[in-house]
Amino acid sequence: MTLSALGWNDSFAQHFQPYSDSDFSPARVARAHKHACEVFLGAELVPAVCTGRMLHDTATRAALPAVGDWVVVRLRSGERRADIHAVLPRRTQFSRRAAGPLAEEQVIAANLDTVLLLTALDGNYNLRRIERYLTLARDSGAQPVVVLNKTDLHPDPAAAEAETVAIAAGAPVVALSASHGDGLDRLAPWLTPGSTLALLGSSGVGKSTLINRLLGADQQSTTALSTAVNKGRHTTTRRELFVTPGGALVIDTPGMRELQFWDPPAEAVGDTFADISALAAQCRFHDCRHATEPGCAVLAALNEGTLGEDRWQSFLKLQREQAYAARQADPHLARANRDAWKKIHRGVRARMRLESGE
Ligand SMILES: Nc1nc2c(ncn2[C@@H]2O[C@H](COP(=O)(O)OP(=O)(O)OP(=O)(O)O)[C@@H](O)[C@H]2O)c(=O)[nH]1
Ligand SMILES: [Mg+2]
Ligand SMILES: [Zn+2]
Repeated sequence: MTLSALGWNDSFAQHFQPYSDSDFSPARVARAHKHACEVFLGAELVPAVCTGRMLHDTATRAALPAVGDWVVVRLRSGERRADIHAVLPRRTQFSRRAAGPLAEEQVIAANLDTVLLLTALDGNYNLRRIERYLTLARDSGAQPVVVLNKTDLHPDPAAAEAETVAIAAGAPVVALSASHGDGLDRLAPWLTPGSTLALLGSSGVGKSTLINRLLGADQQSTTALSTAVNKGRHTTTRRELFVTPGGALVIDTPGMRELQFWDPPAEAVGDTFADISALAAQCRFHDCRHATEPGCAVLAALNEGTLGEDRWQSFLKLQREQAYAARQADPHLARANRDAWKKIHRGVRARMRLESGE
């Protein structure tokens, strides 16, 4: 497989330049574990580990290789095993805030052209969730596409699609059935050779089913929803990149329980809610808080019903979250946060020692 078939381009080649005169090669990460990966070195999947030096020089978890990354590797002599010396700068990346108490970025996948935001047209279908996904995706640099899967379970998929288009602020919306194969051809514009797509969404929405369809083979396991709660069972447990017969690179991901913002710019919320941004620009006062001000175009639209109360509330919620995430991601604040936790842990340990009479 050529480098360009794996998504390589001139910009990566430029970043690779400093390494090109010794026995380094570029490779693309197909699977990433903590410090170990499997990388595509040409058509071959090779296990690879980060060098100690690289780990030492890496300040944050987000700078470690993620699926989709281009890395600089050197094969160990006489072994089909490689050492990773560097991660090339990412063209795009989809991040969220890592689960857990610390403000830490988790890179879900890197160097994406398209993110397919999957929702199923069953109990999972929720316009507010789609607004959240779109806001996260807008910060990734990749093109978001909303996929409404399981059209076979919905009485009027065309109506659902129209309703989603109305809140998607220009992002394409594609309704399809991964298991029946209906509507799959509508994804063709994004499945071009050498382009990279990641599939994201809750457990059970059909990400792996769609991947299998695109691969034309049952490579990924899928499981029926639990009948008790009609939720997915978290069948896929790792992120993994596959090559489709048509030459597109598709990444399957585990269903996400929570999708917290890492650090989207305020504009990401404004772009998702372009209708509200346009209204706000018409308010009489440029610093209108859309609360009680006279001449407020937002309040007028809410009164007339042209702006739905639930969409307005969704906007306010995501705007609050964005502001909170921005504060948390601030490097000084993040450090203060870490120090605070250290202190808490020290305090707990000291108390435990006291209690155990040490
Ligand atoms: N009726 C219907 N069922 C579907 C469709 N696509 C997927 N399913 C079913 O939904 C269930 C879950 O599908 P998966 O592909 O495992 O879902 P997933 O998103 O990969 O889930 P995780 O790996 O847990 O994140 C399986 O039983 C699939 O057969 C569809 O278009 N219609
Ligand atoms: Mg899956
Ligand atoms: Zn206003």
